[in-house]
Amino acid sequence: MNFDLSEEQKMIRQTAREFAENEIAPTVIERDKEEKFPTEIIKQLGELGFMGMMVPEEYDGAGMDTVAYALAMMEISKVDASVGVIMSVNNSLVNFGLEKYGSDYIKETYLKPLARGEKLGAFALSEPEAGSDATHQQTYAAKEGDYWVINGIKNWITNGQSADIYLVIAQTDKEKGHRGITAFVVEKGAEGFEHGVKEDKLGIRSSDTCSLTFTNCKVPEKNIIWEVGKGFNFAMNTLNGGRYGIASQAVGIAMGAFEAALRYSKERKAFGTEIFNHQYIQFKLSDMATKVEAAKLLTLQAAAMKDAGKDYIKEASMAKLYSSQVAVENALDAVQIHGGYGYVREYQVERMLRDSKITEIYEGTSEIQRLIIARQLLREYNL
Ligand code: COS
Repeated sequence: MNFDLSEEQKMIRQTAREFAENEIAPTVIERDKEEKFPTEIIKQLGELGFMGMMVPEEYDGAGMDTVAYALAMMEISKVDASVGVIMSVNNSLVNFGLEKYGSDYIKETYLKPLARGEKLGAFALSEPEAGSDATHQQTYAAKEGDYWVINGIKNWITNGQSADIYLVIAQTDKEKGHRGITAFVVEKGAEGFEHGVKEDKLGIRSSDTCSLTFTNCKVPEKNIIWEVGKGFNFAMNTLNGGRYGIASQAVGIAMGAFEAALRYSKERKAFGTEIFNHQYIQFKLSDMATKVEAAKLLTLQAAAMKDAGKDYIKEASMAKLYSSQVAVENALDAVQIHGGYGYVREYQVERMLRDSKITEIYEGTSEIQRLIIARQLLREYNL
C-alpha cells in the first residue's frame, strides 16, 4: 500500500495552505463575528481552480482527483470552516451532481460557469419536515406543457442567499414514493423563487444558510437533471460524494484545533514550566494528533476509492462519521488546554468548537451515517 502523495497532490495542498494562511486567516475572526460572506475569497478560489476542482477540463474545471480535492478542503477548513463548506457544496454536491447526471445542455449552461468559479451553486434537498427522512418531500412540481411548476419550501440551504444556480429536489408523483421524485436546476431570479433571511447560526457563521420558497415557479423541462423520477437516487448518489467533502472539512477543523493547542502548550507557562511539559497535556496532544491522522486516513481512503472507480458509500459515511466526531472532540480539548483564553474569540479555538458541531449534523447526521454503514455491512456480508 502506497501512502505517498503525487507531486500534483502535494502542490495543490501547498497552494491551499498558503492561500488559507495569506488570504483567509487575516479576516476569519471578523467575518465570523459579523456573519460576512467571503465574496472576494470565493472569487479568488475560483481563479485558482478550487471551485471546480474535480470537473474535467472539457467542462472548464481543473481536472484534479478527489484526493487532491480532499487535501485542499482540509487546508482551507483548518483556517476557516465557513469557506470550507461553501467550497464543498459547490464542488462535491453541485458540480459532481451536474457532471455525473446533467444533460449536455445543463453541463454547457450551468456546470461550466460553476467550474470556472464565476457562479456559485446550492443543493436544496432538506425541508421543514424532510431532513433525515429525505423521501418525505413536500415540495411539489407539476408538469404544464414544456415547463414544470414548483411549489414548496426548502430549508437549511448552504449558499442559500449567495448562489446563482440551485439544484432543487421535488416530488413529481406522490403515488410513486421515492421513485416519484425529480431534480431540477433553478436559476437565481426565476419568477416565484425567493430566499429567506440568513439563519443566525452557532457556527460557520460566515457562510450563509437560509430557506428557499417556490411559489408557482416555472422551470423549463430541459432543466431536469438525469430524468423524471430519478431525483431521490440523484440526491443519494450526490450526497455520497458530498460526505467526503464534509469529512475533509471536519479533518481540517480537527487539525486546526490540534495545532493551536500544540503551539499554545509551548507558549503558556504554569507551575514554572511550559504546560507542554505536564504529562497530562502531552497525553491530550498525542491523542488529538492520533485522531487527526486516523480521520485523515479514512477520508483519503474514501477519496482514493472514488478515484479508482470503486464503490465508496460505506467508506464515505465512515469518514464523515469519525472525522466529525474527532472535530468536536479536538475542538473541545483545544478549548480546555487554552483555559480561559480558549473561551475568547482571539484564540480562535472557541470558533472551531462552534464550527465543528455542524459536521455531525449536515449532509446526513451521524445517526444517518451509522444507518448507511449498517445497510452496507449487510450487503457486504450477504446477510
Ligand atoms: N447511496 C446511493 N443510493 C442510496 C443510498 C446511498 N447512500 N441510500 C439509499 N439509496 C437508494 C436506495 O438504493 C434506493 O434506491 P432504489 O429505489 O433504486 O432501490 C433508494 O435510495 C431508497 O432507499 P431506501 O429505501 O433505503 O430509503 P429510506 O427512506 O429507507 O432511507 C436514507 C434513505 C435514510 C439513507 C436517506 O433518506 C438519507 O440519506 N437521509 C439523509 C438525507 C441527508 O443526508 N440530508 C442532508 C441534506 S443535504 S445538507
